[in-house]
Amino acid sequence: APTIRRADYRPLPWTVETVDLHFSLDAEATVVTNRMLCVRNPDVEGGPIRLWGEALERLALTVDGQPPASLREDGTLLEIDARGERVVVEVRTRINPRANTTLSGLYRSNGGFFTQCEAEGFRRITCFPDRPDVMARFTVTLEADRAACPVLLSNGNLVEQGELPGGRHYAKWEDPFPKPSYLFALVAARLVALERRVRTMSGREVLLQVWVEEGNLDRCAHAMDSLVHAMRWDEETFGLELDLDRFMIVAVADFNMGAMENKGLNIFNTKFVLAKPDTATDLDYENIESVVAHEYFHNWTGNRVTCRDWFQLTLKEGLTVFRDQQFSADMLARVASEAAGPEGAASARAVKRIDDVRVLRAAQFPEDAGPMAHPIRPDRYQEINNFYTATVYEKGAEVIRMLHTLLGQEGFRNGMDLYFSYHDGQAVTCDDFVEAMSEANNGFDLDPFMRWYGQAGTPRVKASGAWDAAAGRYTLTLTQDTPPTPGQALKLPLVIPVALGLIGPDGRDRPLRLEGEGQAGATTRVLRLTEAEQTFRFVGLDAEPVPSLLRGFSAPVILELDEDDARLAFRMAHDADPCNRWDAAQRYAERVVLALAADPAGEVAPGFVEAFCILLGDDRLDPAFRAQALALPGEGYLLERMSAADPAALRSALMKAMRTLGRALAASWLAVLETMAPAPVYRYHPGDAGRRALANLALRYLAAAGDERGLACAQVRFEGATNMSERFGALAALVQSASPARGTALAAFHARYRDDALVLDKWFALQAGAWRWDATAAPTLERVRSLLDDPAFSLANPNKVYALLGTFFRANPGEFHAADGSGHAFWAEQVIALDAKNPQVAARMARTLENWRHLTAALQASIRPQLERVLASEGCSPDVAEVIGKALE
Ligand code: BAL
Ligand code: ZN
Repeated sequence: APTIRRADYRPLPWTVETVDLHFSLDAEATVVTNRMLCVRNPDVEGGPIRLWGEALERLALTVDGQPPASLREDGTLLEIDARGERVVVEVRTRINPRANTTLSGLYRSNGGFFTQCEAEGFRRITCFPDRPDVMARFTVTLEADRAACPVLLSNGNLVEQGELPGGRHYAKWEDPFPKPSYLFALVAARLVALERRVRTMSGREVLLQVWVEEGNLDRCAHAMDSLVHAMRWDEETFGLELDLDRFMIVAVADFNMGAMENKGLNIFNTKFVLAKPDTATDLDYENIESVVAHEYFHNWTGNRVTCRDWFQLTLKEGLTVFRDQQFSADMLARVASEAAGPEGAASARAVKRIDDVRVLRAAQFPEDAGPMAHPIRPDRYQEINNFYTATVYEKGAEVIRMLHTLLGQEGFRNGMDLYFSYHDGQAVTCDDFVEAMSEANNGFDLDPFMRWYGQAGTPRVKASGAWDAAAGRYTLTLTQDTPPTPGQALKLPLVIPVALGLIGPDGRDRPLRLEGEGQAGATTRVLRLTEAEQTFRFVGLDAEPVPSLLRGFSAPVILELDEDDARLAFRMAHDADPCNRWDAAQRYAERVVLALAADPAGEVAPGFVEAFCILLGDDRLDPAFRAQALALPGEGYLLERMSAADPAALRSALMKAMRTLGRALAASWLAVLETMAPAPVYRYHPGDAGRRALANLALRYLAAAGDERGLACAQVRFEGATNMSERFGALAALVQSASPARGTALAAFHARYRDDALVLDKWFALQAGAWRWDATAAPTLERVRSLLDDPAFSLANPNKVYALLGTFFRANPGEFHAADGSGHAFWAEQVIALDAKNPQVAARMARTLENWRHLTAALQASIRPQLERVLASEGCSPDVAEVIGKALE
């Protein structure tokens, strides 16, 4: 596939002012009539009207009512020569929603019609200048069979509806706001809505609806509450108000992504809408809250101001992820402070930040270290769908967070206000955003900061300290270096905010005074590292301090710090910054586990067990925080930290570490289970969730260690649970053990939820992710293979694919990378099968092997032919070809 380059961006000679769409909906032959008022772009001299169309049958095309005088077609591009300044182009196309298994464009799900247009799905519905810089006003008329599709929805406001002959009916929708085609949506299905009317900050009454299938009406309340909270938060935090009379969320079971921010008509994967205590875990509740908020926040950051081209994707995604992270942290803090005061609030915020950092390290760091590494604003791509990445989203959010840190809360808000005042209704670039931030902050020089947008790779920051006892001076030297990434050999220094504290030998933070400053100030401050190497001298200290660097994870970098075990244990016990306290525990655990992987005969270092035990037994600490700090680092993250990574050795090491910590601390874990008894009634509440998380972790360690009391407790909790968090936590502990009860528990869980698609996803994932604690058990691959034939499994449903195959490939390296290569052959077989149906999902699965060169030579030898096999397969999609092509480069 050709490479598309950011540098080649040119505005189109013609854009569209208004578009009138008429859909005659039919499962196999939907007819779309599209009437566009095309206008010449005054900024471009000459050129044809450019439209894109894909997988369409074109029935008619006219320009001002006449057949076009001159027209060229090249693949998906259609060029029409036109005279004058304004012309009406009318295109009629026929499409087959039932045959559309890509879930991009118009498709069927459970008897209804749904759309997904971002990034380039609209061209699969009609011919259109399908680019985000074409913003048009849409009017949409839907016509369908009334019995099959009683609900007809599109963007904006409902202006007309009525009956038609032959059992059909219609609805007409008008969206008053110009928008790019990727934000178009329609839904025609049998659905019911939970409704709420609320007033916006200016006193307007608006209608909120959450549309679901009838049997799911009892699972919408949390999504609705989340929407109302998100609306309030955006009003209070950024002064941003809902701009429509109605705002709809629709849940659909077949969906490639998590959700989509179509103007006024958000379409969601059911996974991020439906929740009730019996079916959803605390994590599900948390995710629903953040995804509902994320899509809602896009209404301003994405829809009102959108992207000029897809290279600017992080303009809306990085910013909106940052906004949803802040929202979730504020929500958690608000609830926690009611129960536990300001300290509780601070801890809740830290736990949320740790969650975000875990995701970044698990998903984005490996991406930055592999063949798909790209800057948050890429310079080139072959298939845009491959660039909805952890880099664009999560690292993009970190870049916005650094701006927030550098400019402060008020400076950031002023920048946002100016950004909207300049660019509302426009399609803009990341430069426009950063320029508004700078201008609103007295011309704050952000030019050097822009390198974060252009440079790929995770910077390494090295720190070293020197103590001068006589002078009471501590000299900290920081260096930075970003390793080369594909296509980017040379890297320049970045602007890195390094939040720092200095801890005294008594475990307390010291006030910080840099040489030359009058008075000591705060105990945490942000240093600006802008050069390859910089030195900072702190004076007025009474004893040699222990530095605590990158507090709150102030920059998306890898911090290389030469700390011995004793120092890590000290920071685990005393660091005043909870993120760093957690990070110290993670670093120590990483060291211990990687040592075990290198020396299978070794033992878990006693110092670690002791430091771990102190955290475990510290009842003053928030249980949610303890659950974070006592969970071992993710397997994928650890694999990336090994050279010639050996998943089997790592798996054995992790098992040994878990068994040791389970066995040695059994009494403490059992005490945790006593104190963290199940609450009689489930509430989604950070306090309760933290207690459940810690109890579930206790069950995991005890079950791993084969502790009979722990296993019995898991069984009791599994059987008696009143909510999914506890039931699933106990089940996971049983499954991740050698207990013979694990099979019966899985069967009981299945029997209870056999008709519940979302809960069955958990059941699939748990089995695909199972380790072999019982050495006599069959390889997990055998179970995964047999689950492919389970009646509830379908390769056509992305959630099922992510649950079964995604979990096996991504979250179970110890089993996936079996030495006989069976996992790799299975991977190729499944990627090829998926690619024939849904290239976007296939490419996501293909990406699970992109970092294959980090593995041992033997594993690489097993993987290479499978990569080549997929690339050579007949009909390999551009999506998959880009991923594998880069992996093989
Ligand atoms: N725009 C695609 C889904 C999301 O990021 O909200
Ligand atoms: Zn988004």
